[in-house]
Amino acid sequence: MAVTTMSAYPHESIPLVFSAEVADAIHEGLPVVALESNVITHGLPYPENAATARKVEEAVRAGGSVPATIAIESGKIVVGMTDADIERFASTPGIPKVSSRDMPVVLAQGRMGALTVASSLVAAELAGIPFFSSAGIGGVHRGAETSMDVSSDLIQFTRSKVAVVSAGAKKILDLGLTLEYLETQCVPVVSYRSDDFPAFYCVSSGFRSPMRLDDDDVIARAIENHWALGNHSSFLITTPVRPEEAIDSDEVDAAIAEATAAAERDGVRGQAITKYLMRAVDAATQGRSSRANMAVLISTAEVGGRLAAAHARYRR
Ligand code: PSU
Ligand code: MN
Repeated sequence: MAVTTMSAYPHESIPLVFSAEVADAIHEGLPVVALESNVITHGLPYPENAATARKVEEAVRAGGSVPATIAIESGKIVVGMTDADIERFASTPGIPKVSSRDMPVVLAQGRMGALTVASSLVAAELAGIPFFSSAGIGGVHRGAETSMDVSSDLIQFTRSKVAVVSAGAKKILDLGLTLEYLETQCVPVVSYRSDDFPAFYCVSSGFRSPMRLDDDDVIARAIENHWALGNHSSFLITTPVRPEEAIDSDEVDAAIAEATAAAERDGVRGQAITKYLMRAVDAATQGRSSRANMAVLISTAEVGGRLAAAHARYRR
C-alpha cells in the first residue's frame, strides 16, 4: 500500500536550484559540503573574494567531497553556484547580507542575497546536505551584556541538523561568552586534533575546547549519535588555522580593541558591525588579517571535505 507522508514544513514551496553535480552527489549519498556566500560579498574584496571562493571549493574536493556554495537569486535558493555565479556575486556591489530571518523577504522580492553561516544552514538542511564549512562562525559580540548582539549563527545552530566545521569563531568576538552560549544551548563543540578552541586566524582563543577528537570515524559516529538522541541541532567541529598561516594574537588584539572602540564611537551596530571590525583590523595589520582569513577559509574547507567524506561512509 502506498503511504503518503506530509512534511511538517512545506519545503516544496521554496524553490531550490541544484547544480547537476550537487544534485547527483546528494542523490547518490556522496559527501557534499555546503559553503556560505556572504564571505564572498562581505568578507573579502574583489577579486580576492572570487579567487578564494574557487580555492575553497577545490579544497573541499581535495578533502574528498563535493562543494555546494549557496546563495539566493531570483526568488530561488541556488545550491551549487557555478563559476559564473561566483564571479557575479563577487563583483556586484550592494548584494545584501542575508541571515536566517532575512531569507523569506529576499526570496519574496526576487533579489540577490548572500547567505551567512546561519542562513546557509537553513538552506543546507532544506537541500539535504548535512555538512557545512566556513572559517569563522559568528558568536557573542564583545559588550553583548549591553548591546545584546549575539549572532544569529548561534541561534541557528540550535535549530538546524547540520555538522559545522570551522576554525572556531571570529577573533573580534567574546569567545568565552560564545563557548558559554554553545554549552547552554546543548550544541556539541569538538576540536579536531587540537586541545584549544581556535580563534579564526589565530591558532588558539586561549580557551580549552570542551572536547577533543582525533579520529574521523569517531566524529562521524558522534554526529549521528547527536541526531539519533533526538537533537534537531548542529554539531560544531573546530580545526585551527595552520600555524605558518596564522596571525599572532598579540598583533591582532590591539587592532581589535581599537576597532571595537571606533565602532562604538561611530555608532556602528547590528548587521554592519562584523564587516566594519574585520575591515578595520585588516587596515591596522596592513592586509595581514585578510591574507590569514583567505588561508584559513581554504584549510578549514579541506578538513570539512574530509570529515564529510568520513560521515558519508559511516551513513552508508
Ligand atoms: N566574514 C567576514 N565578514 C562577515 C562574515 C564573515 O569577513 O560579515 C559573516 C559570516 O557570514 C557570518 C556572519 O555568518 O558574518 C555573522 O554576522 P553577524 O555577526 O552579524 O551575525
Ligand atoms: Mn549581530
